[in-house]
Amino acid sequence: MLKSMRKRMKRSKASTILVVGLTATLALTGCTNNDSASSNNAEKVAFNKTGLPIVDKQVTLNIVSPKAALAPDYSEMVIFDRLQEATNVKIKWNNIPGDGYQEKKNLMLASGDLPDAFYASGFSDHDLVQYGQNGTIIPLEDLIDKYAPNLKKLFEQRPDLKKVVTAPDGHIYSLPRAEEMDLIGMPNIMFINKVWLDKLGLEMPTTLEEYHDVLKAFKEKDPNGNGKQDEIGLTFWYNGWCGNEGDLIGLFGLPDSPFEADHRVVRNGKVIYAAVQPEFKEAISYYNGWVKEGLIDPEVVTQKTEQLFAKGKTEDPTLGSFIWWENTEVVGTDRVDDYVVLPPLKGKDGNIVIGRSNYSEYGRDAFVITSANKNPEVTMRWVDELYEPKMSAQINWGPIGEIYEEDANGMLVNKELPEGIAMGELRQKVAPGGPFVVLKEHFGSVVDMEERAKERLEILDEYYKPHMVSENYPSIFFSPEELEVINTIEPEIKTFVKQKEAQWLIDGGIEEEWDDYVKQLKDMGLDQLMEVYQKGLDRYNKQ
Ligand SMILES: [Ca+2]
Repeated sequence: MLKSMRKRMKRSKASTILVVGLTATLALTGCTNNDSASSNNAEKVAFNKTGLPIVDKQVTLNIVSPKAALAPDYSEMVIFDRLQEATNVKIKWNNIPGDGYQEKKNLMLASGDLPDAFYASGFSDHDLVQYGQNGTIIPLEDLIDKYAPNLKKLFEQRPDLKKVVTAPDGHIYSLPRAEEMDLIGMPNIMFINKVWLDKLGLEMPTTLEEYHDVLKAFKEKDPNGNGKQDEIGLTFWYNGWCGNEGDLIGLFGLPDSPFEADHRVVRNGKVIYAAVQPEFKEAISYYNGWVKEGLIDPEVVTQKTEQLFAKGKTEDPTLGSFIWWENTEVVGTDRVDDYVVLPPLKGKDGNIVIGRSNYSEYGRDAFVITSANKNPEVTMRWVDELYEPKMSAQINWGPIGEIYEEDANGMLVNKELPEGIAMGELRQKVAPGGPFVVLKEHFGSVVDMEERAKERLEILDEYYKPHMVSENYPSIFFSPEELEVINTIEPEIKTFVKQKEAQWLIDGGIEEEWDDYVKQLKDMGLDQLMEVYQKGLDRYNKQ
């Protein structure tokens, strides 16, 4: 009822009846906050506790957010225009390109020159606890309880989602994001050039040795037919969040989790640091042999993703095989059919073992409200709109009209894309990401799954999931004391291991240096670090 009343009011020009109606509504909903008279909160505005718009008189919030390279300023995004129209809350965006974001965010926090909120905040767990406990950002649990019905419902549907954002001190300082698709647990799909296999009369490899022989033939037999030895056997994204070397190492018995030199894997509830295991040593030593033979791209350890993508799109095809989470991004729409999934290879012991990444589908840094915010209730109501399932889908993938249209049941279905447009690029331009939650059950009811996600899930179901290990290291919110240990010890270890793995892979020397390396890691505090991770995991498993 309130909603329709609001709509009517909004559409009409001023009239006595409406002014009376407005006053009555304000009184009914008790939306004039008690604090509004306080001189300390002179900017606090009246708002509606339920229904839309959130405020009758437009309010402006200053929000800082990182943005993707291809994205326009968020003030130009159609999804936010629509939100402003519905809520009457105007956002003054301060968009910071992703690369420089952390530095600028930290400067703002240090200077105390705070926006009302950080969107897609990029706050680390340490940031959340530190700035939550010193009052820079405010606890949100009461605001959620009173003003965030969409989010509250999601917390009821997924208690784990609430756990993810609950700090060790019991407060909620940040809001979640989630895309439950069961996709990013396995982001290392291997692709191979099927045209070259056919041209050279080769079978699809099934073992590491057969794969070696195929790559060697790719390298030596000029499958692109240009008379030059310009073919690249295998490339990937060293230590990347996707397309990394973890399952290549897994062919030696222990799939690694090398994203950002993480290397934490879990077996039977125990945390193992993969990069000091004998399987890791054997694998890196072995693949150094492939680099020497020219089968692995020696630029893997230095290349950025742009360079990797360019290798898939050279004028004459030069890429034999690559690891990524899908193939279009790497080889482009023209060549996508030339590259097929390389079914997981049998490892050294004849078994197929696929790792599970530590990348969680639940994030906890999607939105924080600062102490400078005079209207936290309005802000919570605004951000809660993003957690309405249909809106969440549009925040994550893109709005109706650009990415989606609604079918007869009101479900969001993908529009046909203009020719030559890659979905990944288009999404960067129209979908801000940030605070949203899309649950598994929303697929097929609220939103259709995008085609490339469906394809990836089919690939994972067919080839990968049957061989995936069951455990990974979950997203645990550590205590400040635990974080201190982690943040003191881990950065140095990561830098060291990232550099050594790269050096050994490209130049060799792992056999000679291994014992010293293991000793150095222990001197850096590796055992102490793993104890903290074990403690966190034990706590999580008991919850
Ligand atoms: Ca060639």
